[in-house]
Amino acid sequence: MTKQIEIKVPDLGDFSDIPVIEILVTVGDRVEAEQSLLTLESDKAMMEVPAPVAGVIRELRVAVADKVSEGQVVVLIEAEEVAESVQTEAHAPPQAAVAQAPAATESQQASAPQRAPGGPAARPLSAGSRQSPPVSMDASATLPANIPYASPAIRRFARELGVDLLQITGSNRGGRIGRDDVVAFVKSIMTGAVRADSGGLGFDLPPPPKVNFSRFGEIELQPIRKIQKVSGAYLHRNWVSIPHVTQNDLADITEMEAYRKARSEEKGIKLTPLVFLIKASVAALKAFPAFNASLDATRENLVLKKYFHVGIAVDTPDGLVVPVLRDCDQKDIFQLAGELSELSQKARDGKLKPVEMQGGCFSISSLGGIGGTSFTPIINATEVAILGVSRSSLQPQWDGKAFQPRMMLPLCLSYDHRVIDGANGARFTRFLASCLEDFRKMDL
Ligand code: CAO
Repeated sequence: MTKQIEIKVPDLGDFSDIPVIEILVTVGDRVEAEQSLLTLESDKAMMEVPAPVAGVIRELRVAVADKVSEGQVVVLIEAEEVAESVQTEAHAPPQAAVAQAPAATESQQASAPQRAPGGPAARPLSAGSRQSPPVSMDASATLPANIPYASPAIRRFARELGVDLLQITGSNRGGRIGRDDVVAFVKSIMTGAVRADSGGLGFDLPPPPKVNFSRFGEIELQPIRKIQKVSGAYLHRNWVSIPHVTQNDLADITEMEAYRKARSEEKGIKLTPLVFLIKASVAALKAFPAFNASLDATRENLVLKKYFHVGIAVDTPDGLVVPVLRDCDQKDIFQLAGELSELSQKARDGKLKPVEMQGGCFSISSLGGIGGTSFTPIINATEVAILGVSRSSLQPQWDGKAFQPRMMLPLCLSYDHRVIDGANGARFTRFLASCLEDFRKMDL
């Protein structure tokens, strides 16, 4: 005997107008009892509405993005072999999609109750017990950390391919894992872009936990800006692929500061300490050619550069960019100041051309205008070193007889330890500091 059954939205606790985010069946599909028909998603939880019986989908009364409330008919199923006890108002309990452990087997899935985290178990509707009372679903139940966010259909698909969903980051709304994510993950394994079990980092590490922060308080989603996305990927690669060491030193710039101010006034052109740092870097790169170098593709040779192009990290409203000042050995501090101001303005206006960010030999990241005493700058591959600069401050320095107030500038040099050893890292930094201390060593 067959019978048409109306599938209604079950008890959603205090919630109404919950959006339908996914319809997992189409008209004419044959479904098994317990198979998910559609997915609802509140601000805080995702639920699936399962078929209470096996049968054929005769009508879909909702579409993706529709909002539904308790009691609304969403699907009509022509049920197979329905026991008389099955009511036409089939209040099947919804399932929390996150409730299934990723390792659950097919048979476990078919028979085990689905439990919302911290919530009630949804009882399977077997032939003899189809008239189970409606089980209320706490739509405010939240996702626990570490449990992949995916529908049973996607879980089944992943299981068939032997994919561990914990290794995938979902690209769908709210971080939900879709079929495309599983396919992309398998492709990346096949092409060697990602190692299985590596968490995508090339290391045998578990992926970071997925946390539903709204469990702990109010949150707001802010999309990552485009430049941040692009530079973030490069920074991440550089951080994990280059063995960094950061050497810290202090340069006494008391005399340099007096000179800087005097020259600025004399010419009526603003000079910041940065142009002196560029000049000191050029002098140090000339004295230590291994710092003005890159590893070649074989990693067996150093490519030594005979030119001196210095990249300057510029903070813009859209994120970090690094325009390159060319031939800094051939320009004086006023020319460098003019070019720096022009390039940093272009950077802030988003008008830098790609070529203006290419060809750097060495980079400087100056946070001196902001503050701080030290930080670890990340090397800009394929360069082998970067100079970080923090804010100068007056500090007492012992001159052999008494403490004297001196203007001290903190320097933080990160270098690639595959190319540069610690002793040379310290020598380079000290040499650079000594140029700032005795600015006659620099070709200003
Ligand atoms: N110690 C003390 N004061 C310093 C200083 C230092 N190390 N460096 C700069 N200053 C002073 C300047 O003299 C200037 O003083 P006045 O306002 O009295 O004239 C003020 O700080 C502001 O300088 P500035 O930042 O405008 O100019 P700059 O030449 O030092 O730097 C630029 C230019 C483009 C590098 C800078 O504006 C910038 O964007 N810095 C951020 C770089 C960054 O984000 N790095 C992090 C990369 S990793 O995420």
